[in-house]
Amino acid sequence: MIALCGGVGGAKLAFGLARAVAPQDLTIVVNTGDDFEHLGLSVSPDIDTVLYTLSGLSDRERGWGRTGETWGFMSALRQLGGEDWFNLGDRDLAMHVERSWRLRAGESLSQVTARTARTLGIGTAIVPMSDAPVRTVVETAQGPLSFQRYFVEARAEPRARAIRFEGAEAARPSPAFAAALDRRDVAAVVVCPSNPYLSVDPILAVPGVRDRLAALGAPVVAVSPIIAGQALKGPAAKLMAELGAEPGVLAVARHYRGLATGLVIDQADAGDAAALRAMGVTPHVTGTIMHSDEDRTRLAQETLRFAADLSAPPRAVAAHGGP
Ligand code: FO1
Repeated sequence: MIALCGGVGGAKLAFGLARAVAPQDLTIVVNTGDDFEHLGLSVSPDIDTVLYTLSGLSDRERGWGRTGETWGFMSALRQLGGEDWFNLGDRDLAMHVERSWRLRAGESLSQVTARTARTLGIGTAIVPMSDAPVRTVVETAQGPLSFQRYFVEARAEPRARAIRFEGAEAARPSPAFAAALDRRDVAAVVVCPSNPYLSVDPILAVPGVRDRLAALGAPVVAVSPIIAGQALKGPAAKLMAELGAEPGVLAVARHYRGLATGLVIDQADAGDAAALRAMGVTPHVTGTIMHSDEDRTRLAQETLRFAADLSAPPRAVAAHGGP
């Protein structure tokens, strides 16, 4: 199983998948387009969100960063007149320091991430989409903004005109992602409920990834991050509108056309099921909001069953209704 994952919403489903699937059968591929260098440190927000979520260290309210966080570093930085638009908690800071010196010493992002996952007791493979730097840039009405400047500093307020992934053309899938793409026994590809434009597209922009996912011959199912025209968190719906699509599950299905043949949608969007079928996308309607760990596991299990049904040959229909 291969899961494509961004930050907060994606990490919740990744947590459920890690509970539902044996570690050797799951590779969680994480967006690194949000990564950046800040205050001399290498910050990988989506990788950290997945690491913290799967190890039980995440702050469930914020969705990013660690639980029980303190902010002494930030207040001291502010006192010194330092850049304080991006919040690095005291505990979270250890992650960035540890990653930064290891990268500088020559380890790859894959190696650093695998080591940290092991140390935090995570058995499932969490792998960056690529070890080469890919940087998401949002073209806005105010000019180009690097991802975190757009998302955090400008609160995703500037109107987006286009999104590009600098470095993607020269990037290659990370070794563990490439190995997963080479397996012949991948049961399904799950596109987690992450922002399609900002979190999943960077993964798909790595050359060869789209074709190799399709060549697996496995069902590809996406879980919609949009419920009743709104994103639970983040600017997905606003971006959709700005980029010319009417926010909703139909736009999600259209976005993943040629990739996903199944879409898990919330009960609130059951009314769009027929239109999805007419587009050639099989819908699965269920509750998609994940409050508890049980919600995450249940949605993961349902998504996997749905994928298995999609790949199964159609059941023979009895010619005469009963036995
Ligand atoms: N998001 C914010 O809205 N404000 C922040 O100050 C912030 C700091 C931060 C630090 C470390 C980290 O791993 C994530 C952080 N995030 C912050 C979240 C991050 O910008 C986004 O969640 C992702 O990049 C989008 O998936």
